[in-house]
Amino acid sequence: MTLNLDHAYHVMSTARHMDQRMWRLARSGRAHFAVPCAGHEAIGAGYGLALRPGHDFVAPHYRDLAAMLALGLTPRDVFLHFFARRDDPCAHGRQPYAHWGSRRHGVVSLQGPQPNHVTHGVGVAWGSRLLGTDQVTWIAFGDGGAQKGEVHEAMNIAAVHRLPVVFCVENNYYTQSVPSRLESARPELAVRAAGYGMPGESVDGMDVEAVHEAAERALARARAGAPAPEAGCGPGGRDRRGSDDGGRGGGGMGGGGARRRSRGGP
Ligand SMILES: Cc1ncc(C[n+]2csc(CCOP(=O)(O)OP(=O)(O)O)c2C)c(N)n1
Ligand SMILES: [Mg+2]
Repeated sequence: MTLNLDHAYHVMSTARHMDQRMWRLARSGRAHFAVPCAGHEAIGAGYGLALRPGHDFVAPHYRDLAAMLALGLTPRDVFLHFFARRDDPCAHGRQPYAHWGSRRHGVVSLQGPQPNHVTHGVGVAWGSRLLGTDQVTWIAFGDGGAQKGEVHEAMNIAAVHRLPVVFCVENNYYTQSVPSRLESARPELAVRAAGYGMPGESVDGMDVEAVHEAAERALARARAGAPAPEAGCGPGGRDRRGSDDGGRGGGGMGGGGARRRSRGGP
């Protein structure tokens, strides 16, 4: 669907204005925690306006204020969350700001440890698969988070089961004060997708139209089922079971083939 540029601009500029206000409030001691979204507005608006609000799921990056606005959270909702008020729709005042969450808007709850929500998002997508819905889960995280082993596990299992999920790395080339050259030998992280048998592309995250178009392509692919990964070369006829599989057959890495070839099996 064509992006309504007026609407996208409204979402992005609202996010930027709110962001500046929140920063000043936190710096003047009137709020306890601010998480700038400056520079991430086009990513948030681009993907948020590509999702079907309240139908698809999103496990967002904490800098995705623009995406939350695009999905339907109001500035009032966001400030209730920012000030940790009872009517905060994200966490009822029990989480710091930018720990997004909303059942109504399909937003998976964020935790402090980063980026735990990546695996949680894959679990949500697994749920959609079990229920047979056409919902897609969008999972966004930072370039620093992308270096965590948990992300590898999440992407691997999502690819194996061809889950309806999109992984979006919001690469600002820093993990707090650590530059990305000290986090990854290759700056362009999208190339990693090939290692999982998934399509991947790099997009200019400051270009809302480019992000929106790429998001629509990725969402269409996710709904259709991601391509299966290339078949790997296994260890031939060796016994691939673990000791815990003994006597029960069929389990572990080897599945049925390992059972037939095993030495200690039934
Ligand atoms: C497991 C864990 N380690 C450290 C932190 C502290 N921490 C919060 S944000 C952050 C930087 C993450 O960088 P990146 O993923 O690139 O996101 P960005 O802030 O650059 O958007 C760190 C280290 C954390 N929240 N969780
Ligand atoms: Mg970063």
